[in-house]
Amino acid sequence: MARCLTIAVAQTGPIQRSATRAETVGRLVHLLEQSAAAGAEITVFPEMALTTFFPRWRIDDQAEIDAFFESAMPGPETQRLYDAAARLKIGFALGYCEFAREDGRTRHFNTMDLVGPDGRFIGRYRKMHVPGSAEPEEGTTTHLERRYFEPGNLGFPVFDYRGVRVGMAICNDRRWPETYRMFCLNGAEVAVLGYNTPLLLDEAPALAHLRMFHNHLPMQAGAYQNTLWVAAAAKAGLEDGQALIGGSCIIAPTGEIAAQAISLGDEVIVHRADLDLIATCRKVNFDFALYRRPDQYRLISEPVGSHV
Ligand code: ING
Repeated sequence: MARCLTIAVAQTGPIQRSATRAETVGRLVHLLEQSAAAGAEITVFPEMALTTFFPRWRIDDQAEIDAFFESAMPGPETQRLYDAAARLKIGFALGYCEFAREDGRTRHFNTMDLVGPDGRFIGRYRKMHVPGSAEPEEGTTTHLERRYFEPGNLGFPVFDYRGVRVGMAICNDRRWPETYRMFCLNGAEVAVLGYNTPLLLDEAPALAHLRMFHNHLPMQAGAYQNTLWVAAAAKAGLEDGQALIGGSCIIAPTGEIAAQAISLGDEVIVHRADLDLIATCRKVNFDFALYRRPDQYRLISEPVGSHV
């Protein structure tokens, strides 16, 4: 019998700033129930799945900013989701804004937690590639993640989820080949990720027709070149006036899209991922231990050089 993990990707429609946490968590619980009913063993939720994607605004009032962050996971408002996981015996990966108390200060991370089918915490990832700027820039779609978040400091960990090795990534991370390579070298079989991607960018209107291509291209390449399953959940639709792309998908280690969302709303897609396909793809071309030339790739891990 093939070794499999039945994966659900739970895309969400927009989560408006006016939505309460209780409303939003209610939607996530419903998506978790749909995933479990479809026989899934894990559900992947988007980046910042509890709130609107607030880095689209410059906000100066710290209390307003803090309202988007979670100081405990689970907290009083998210406990319901963890209880649902335990009741339905299905784990999940959830993106949210994390307040961390570290080094005697409060730190802000764009975070994803992996929770087991018993509703208990398994592991945490903090977004490495934090895009945008700290101040609004003329002629550029406002994207102030670097104002509100520090880059992640937990590496690219891979966790054991019911005997399957799972890594997590967040949005812009999916565009970088290093993300997938780190998962691969850490022994991952499945990479789960969440994203919020604006449909329109003021800085490159001529690339507008390529937004979905540039969503799927790096994830399909990452899956293929690193023999991984990739499961990616979008926050989609018109959120507080900004259009976010959907296109949530589950990608095989062959690079093929095995399942894809067809809406811009709350939607669950499911695929029974054959983990033995990883070994097949490795046999065809990617015997990493045999063919890779890490001694020739040293520039990749050196500090940013003179050519870039
Ligand atoms: N979003 C974007 C992405 O890579 C982005 C990053 C959007 C950068 C717009 C600049 C402008 O899809 C997130 N959430 O990383």
